[in-house]
Amino acid sequence: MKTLILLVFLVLGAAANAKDIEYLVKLEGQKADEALLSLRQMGMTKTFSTSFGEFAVLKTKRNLEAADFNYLTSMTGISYVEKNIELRALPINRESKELNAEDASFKKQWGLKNTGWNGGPIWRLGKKGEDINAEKAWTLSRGRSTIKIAVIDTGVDYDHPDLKNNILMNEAEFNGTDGVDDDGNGYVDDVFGYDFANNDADPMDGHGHGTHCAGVIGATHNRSGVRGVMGRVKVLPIKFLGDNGSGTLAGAVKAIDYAIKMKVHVMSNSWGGGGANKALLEAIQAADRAGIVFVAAAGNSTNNNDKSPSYPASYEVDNIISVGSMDGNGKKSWFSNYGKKSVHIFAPGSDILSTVKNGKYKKMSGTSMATPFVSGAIGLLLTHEKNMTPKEIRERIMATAVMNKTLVKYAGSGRLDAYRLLKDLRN
Ligand SMILES: [Ca+2]
Ligand SMILES: [Ca+2]
Ligand SMILES: [Ca+2]
Repeated sequence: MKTLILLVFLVLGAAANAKDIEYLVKLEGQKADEALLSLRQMGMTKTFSTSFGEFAVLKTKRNLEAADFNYLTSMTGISYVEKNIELRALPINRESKELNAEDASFKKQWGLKNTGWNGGPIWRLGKKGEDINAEKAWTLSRGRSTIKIAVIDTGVDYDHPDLKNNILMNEAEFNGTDGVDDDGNGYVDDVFGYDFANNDADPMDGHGHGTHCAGVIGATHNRSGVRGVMGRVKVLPIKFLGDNGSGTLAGAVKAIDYAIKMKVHVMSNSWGGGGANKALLEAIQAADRAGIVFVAAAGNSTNNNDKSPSYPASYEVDNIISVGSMDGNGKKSWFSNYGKKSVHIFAPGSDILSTVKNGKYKKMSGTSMATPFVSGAIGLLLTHEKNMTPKEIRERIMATAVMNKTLVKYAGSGRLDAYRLLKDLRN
């Protein structure tokens, strides 16, 4: 046994100048300590524990081959080994200028109320009424500050004037002692969430994407700037994507575990990348067992997800709601992924005006933007009806969708309608 371990150690340690490649190792059972001893010799850097098990991060100088995987997974105490893949935020690159609060207004938010005039670029009008029917839904509920929605992303500008009242504050840490984990959740000083990209307690957005998603869910309903789908909500900023919009599988797993710990109702996930991963699947399954909906962007590569899955949206877990993007004409956005079986619903995602970092506003496009519309609508639903399982919520979202003729070809239902969702008006 000892010679074998040494052999793998030597092989993994070869090619000294190459950039490190990371792997995520899932440990199992009482024998994990034995495995850790060997892993440490091979280049293991750190371990972390979640409610769904223990993980280690292994650094190597070259890609592991099938034989390496076989060897590692045959070791007692190791359940599986996966590449610590890169995951990315899902906006499409289209430059749009930053606005101040006085230039950002509800009148420009076609996703909430499409007047036709505001539903398209200057040279092409949108179609009146192709929106999520927000104003009518607000006659029933504008949200409630007991509803907690995690924005798992590039962080959130929690000081943004249009967001700061709707950010979840961890009272125990706010009133606690610096450097001490006052609420005993395993994280020191997590007053406004956590940053798993830099492993600190400051999830400030260095990119803008996460703040945009947060604004779609919960920008304050006042006379200034924009409105969220919810006027009252508590958004929990959980950062694992860095300032360049990318992060790792390990970061995503930690972010989801943290959201479970913080007992959120919904996780909003406008990111993706790579193939299927057991670690991510297990994290989402743990969220499902905790009764938490996992809303996920379907992706922006004009791809049929039924044929070629896009993760995490395409995992088959009951709590996942995969969201495609529509434009102001009620058509599938040109970039949006689709799939009758694997995309559950469409929501506005083209030229969406919302909050960005440094207290500004901006239009962005992507299934990234469509996703928080669904997260916010679920938030409204949960102020109205308690004790729904994630599976029941997904079923209701689809059953109450507007079966817009062009969209039904591309998804299991049609367009999100918040009013019909709350009223349970079915097709
Ligand atoms: Ca804490
Ligand atoms: Ca503290
Ligand atoms: Ca506002």
